[in-house]
Amino acid sequence: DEAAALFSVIGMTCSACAGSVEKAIKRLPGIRQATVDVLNNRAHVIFYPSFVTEETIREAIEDAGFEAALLS
Ligand code: 9UX
Repeated sequence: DEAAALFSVIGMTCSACAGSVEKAIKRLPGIRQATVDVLNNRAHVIFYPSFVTEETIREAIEDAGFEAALLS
């Protein structure tokens, strides 16, 4: 079954930043959908918990160069 997670993403200053965050998330296994909102510093992710965890997604955002925290 799928799950949803909302992250705050700090450090995105343009839409290309949002694009690289989205790409970094979608590169992971088990991602159904990733939507990045640069204006509100949020990333909304729908994923399959048997393949990927919130923490792995958070780390992928951090590895892309942004500060990420799980909100819900
Ligand atoms: Mo453009 Mo966004 O270099 O940091 S990708 S500002």
